Amino acid sequence: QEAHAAEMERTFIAIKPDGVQRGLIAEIISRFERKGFKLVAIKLVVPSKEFAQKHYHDLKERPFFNGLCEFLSSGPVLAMVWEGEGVIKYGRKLIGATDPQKSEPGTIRGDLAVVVGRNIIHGSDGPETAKDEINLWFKPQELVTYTSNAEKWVY
Ligand code: RTP
Repeated sequence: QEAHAAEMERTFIAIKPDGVQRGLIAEIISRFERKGFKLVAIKLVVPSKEFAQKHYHDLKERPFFNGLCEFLSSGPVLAMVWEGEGVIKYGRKLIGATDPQKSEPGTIRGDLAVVVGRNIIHGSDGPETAKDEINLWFKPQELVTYTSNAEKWVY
């Protein structure tokens, strides 16, 4: 009742090429949807390597940076923005630990992935990165403002 759509927290979630190729789109979207989060933007894109480097700029000193960017740009990525109270932090919880060997069962990576280099999904790790990543992947007019039927029962 308190929460209004305009003030709601948003996060950037992407299904990486391995998740798309493995046919896990519906499975992953379903987990966010059933939780009560609201989808406000979605598109399937093949990012260029330069774009992938922008997305992962924080990791450019890491040894796996080049391989990671090659991988992200190797095929279609499902880019999304999800909205809801606490969605940034809880979205990371739904996703699970970076390394699927350490992700709990019940999480997306715990249930659906095996190795860190093919961990099928990305989620923003904080409010600042969420804002930056949403701006990098989406134009403002691609973010859809609407009242979902569910939300008056979720909140
Ligand atoms: P993401 O950004 O994709 O949600 O993942 P994360 O925050 O859980 O993990 P981060 O440390 O930011 O790493 C980003 C992505 O890099 C790949 N990675 N590979 N040792 C490795 O080979 C290694 N470590 C990380 C993973 O795909 C990770 O999601």
